[in-house]
Amino acid sequence: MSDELRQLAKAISKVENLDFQALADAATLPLDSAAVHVIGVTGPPGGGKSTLCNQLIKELAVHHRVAALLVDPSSPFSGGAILGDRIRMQALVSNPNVYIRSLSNRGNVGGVASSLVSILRLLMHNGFQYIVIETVGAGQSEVKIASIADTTLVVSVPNLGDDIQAFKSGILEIADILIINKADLPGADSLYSALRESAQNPRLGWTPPLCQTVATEGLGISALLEEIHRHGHWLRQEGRLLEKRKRAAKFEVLELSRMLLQKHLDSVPAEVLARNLNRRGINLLQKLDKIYDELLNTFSEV
Ligand SMILES: Nc1nc2c(ncn2[C@@H]2O[C@H](COP(=O)(O)OP(=O)(O)OP(=O)(O)O)[C@@H](O)[C@H]2O)c(=O)[nH]1
Ligand SMILES: [Mg+2]
Repeated sequence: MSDELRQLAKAISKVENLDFQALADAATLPLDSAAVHVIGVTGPPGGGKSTLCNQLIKELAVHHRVAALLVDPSSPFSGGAILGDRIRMQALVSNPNVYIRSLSNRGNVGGVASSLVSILRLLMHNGFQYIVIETVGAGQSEVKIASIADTTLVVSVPNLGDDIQAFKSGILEIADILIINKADLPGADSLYSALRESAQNPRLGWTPPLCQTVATEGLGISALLEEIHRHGHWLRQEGRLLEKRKRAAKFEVLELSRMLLQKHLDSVPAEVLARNLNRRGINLLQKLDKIYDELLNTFSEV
């Protein structure tokens, strides 16, 4: 590992541990580079997200520097891969154009989300042109990834059963590109019919395309990459990318505030908190409101 990467890894660790100075240092780094494309990948556990990311990164890393962030991975990067795949992935890890980093919620008061944007700033500063973030699509995290990424890929797989309706309604607003992975499995066709209609809904001028992939075989990857680039191109027009980054910065402020509040709340027993809320509810809420108001005055100075 180069000195530069070692420094980066150290800075990321500090930010991940919510070191105030490291967070503040990271916050001074720009987030608005149009030369960087932040790609979020979410979907159900075991949907093939890591396998898919591997394929994407392999292609992107031919000409660019690529960073991959694995948020709270339930399995190591492509841990489920068959032996042949694993050997190829090993090649990816040792590729000088690729930097892979796992981020875990464990032992982190604010959760991964509170430091994720700071980490993006560090990666952008280090000259990565593509940043791929993998996160398991379990409720809230999907919504979070969409607040951070420029392009959100939502992976679906055949035979999700009754979950498909819930899945459909949850992902519609956040998917910039819908992917049916494991398209080699039975049920892929009916999933395609189920999602096609949703995918064709234009949203703020962008119609999410529906891609089919077999990540283990590398099938459909180049078509998917084309769609990713097409979305990136679309974002770079009319200031849309900047809007996305502003939203990410706002998310950063929100998450850091939430994390600090959580840290302080955690120092008081729940029973005491509950009793005080019960007795002095209105006073507490008014006080909170006043504190936030003061905070906001500082944050919104122009
Ligand atoms: N048949 C088939 N299997 C696949 C495909 N893509 C991935 N898999 C397999 O699905 C399993 C899970 O793949 P992963 O890439 O680890 O899935 P993931 O979504 O990253 O899983 P988590 O991070 O644990 O949520 C592995 O055994 C893969 O080999 C595919 O297109 N077709
Ligand atoms: Mg994975």
